[in-house]
Amino acid sequence: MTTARKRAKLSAVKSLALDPFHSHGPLNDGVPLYTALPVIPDPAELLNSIKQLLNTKIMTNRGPMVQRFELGIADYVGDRRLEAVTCANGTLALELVLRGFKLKGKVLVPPFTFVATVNAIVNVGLEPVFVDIDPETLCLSPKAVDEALTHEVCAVVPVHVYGNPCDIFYFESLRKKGVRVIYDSAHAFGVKWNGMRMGRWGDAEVFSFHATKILSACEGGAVVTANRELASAIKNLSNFGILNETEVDCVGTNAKLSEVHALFGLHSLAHLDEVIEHRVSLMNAYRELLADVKELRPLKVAPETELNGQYFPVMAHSLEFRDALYERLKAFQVISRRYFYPPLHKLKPFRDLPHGPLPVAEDVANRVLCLPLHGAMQIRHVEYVVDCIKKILGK
Ligand code: T4K
Repeated sequence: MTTARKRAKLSAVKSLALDPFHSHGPLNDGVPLYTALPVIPDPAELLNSIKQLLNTKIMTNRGPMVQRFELGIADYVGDRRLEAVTCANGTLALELVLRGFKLKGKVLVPPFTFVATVNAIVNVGLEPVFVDIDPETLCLSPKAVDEALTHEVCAVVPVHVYGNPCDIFYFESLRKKGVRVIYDSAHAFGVKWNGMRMGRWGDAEVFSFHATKILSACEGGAVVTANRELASAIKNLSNFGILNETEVDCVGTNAKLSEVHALFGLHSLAHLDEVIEHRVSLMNAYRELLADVKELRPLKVAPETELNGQYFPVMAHSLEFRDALYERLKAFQVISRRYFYPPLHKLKPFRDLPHGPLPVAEDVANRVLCLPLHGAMQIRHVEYVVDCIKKILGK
C-alpha cells in the first residue's frame, strides 16, 4: 500500500471514530444534538443473544426469531384477529401490501410524508394522486379525499404523520365503498387511539423498524392485518414467490427480515414501554418550556390520542423564520430537521404527476420543524434546546 493510501485509510478510520453521528455523549462533549438517534437495546444482553443465535446457524428465511418477532408485534398491538408479517423495511412492506391486493389504478396519498410512501406506490406500477392534508392533524384531509374520489381510485394510503392518527372513522367508512385503506404507520408503533394501539385499522397498517424509529430492528418493517389471505400473499411475495421446491406462484422479490434484525427487534420490543414513557416525558417537557414561546406552536393532540414520542414537530409562522431558526440552531449544535420539506409534489420524480390544489401541505411543509427527540436525551437536553431557541429569539 502506498503511503498516501495508508494515510487516507487511517484518516477514514479516525473520522469514523470521531463521527458524532455514532455517539451521543453529553452536550458539553461538543456532540451535536440530532433530531433522531437509534434506540439501542442493552448491548450485553443483545450480544449474548446474538452468540446463541449464531450457534443455531439459522440466519434467515423466516426462522424462529422472525416468527417470535411477528407474534410479539401482533401481541403488542393487542388484537387477537391480527397477524404481523415482517419485511426487510417499511418501504418494501408497503409495496407488498399494494401488490398483495393486486391493485390497479390510482392511489390517493398525501404529499406531506416521507418520500418512501410514494416511492412504494410508483414502484409497484400504481398511479399516486396527491391529496391535501388537514391543518390540525397534518394527515390526509377527509374532505379533500372525498373530492378526489373517482371510480379509478383503488386505494388510499393515509399516513399517521408524526404518529398522530388520521381520521380513523372516516377511513373505515371509505372501506365500505370498496376502496382499500392501507395506512402508512411508519411513525405510529405504540401510539394509542381511544385506548387501542395502532395496527388494527384499515385493510392493513404498515410499520417501519428503521434505526431511527421508536421500535428498531436497525432496518425492518411489518404489515399488520386481520386479512389472512393478504398475510399469506405477503409471505409468499417476500420469498421470491416460491411455493415449494418445484413451484413458483408469482413474480416475487426478496423482502425477508434476517434473524439478526428480528432478534434486535425483539430486544427493542422488550423495552418499548419504557422508551415510550421516557420520550413522552421529553415531549411534555418541550410543551411546558415552549409555552411562552409564541413564535412556535406544537402540534395539537386530540384527547383520544396517546402519542409515542417519535417526533416533536413545531410550527413557525413563516418559511423564512423556520429556515433561519433551523440554520441558527446548528451553531448551538442542535440539528433539527424539516420533515417533510419540500412536499413530495415539488420533488423531481413527482413534479409532473397530476394533482389538485395542495395549499395546506405546502404551507405546513414550509413552516414545520422537528426538534431533537430521542431516547438518549434527558430533560436537560430539552431545556438546552429551548434555551437556545430563546437566545436566538432574543428572549
Ligand atoms: N413512511 C414514512 C412516513 C416514513 O417516515 C418512512 C421512513 C417510511 C415510510 C419508510 O420506512 P423504511 O423503509 O425506512 O423502514 C430517516 C429514515 O431513514 C427513514 O426510515 C424515516 N422514515 C425518515 C423520516 O427518516 P433520513 O434521510 O432523515 O435519515 P438520516 O440518515 O438523515 O438520519 C436521521 C438522523 O438519525 C441523523 O441525523 C442521525 C441519526 N441516525 C441515523 C441513522 C441511520 C443515527 O444516529 N444512526 C443511524 O444509523 O431518513
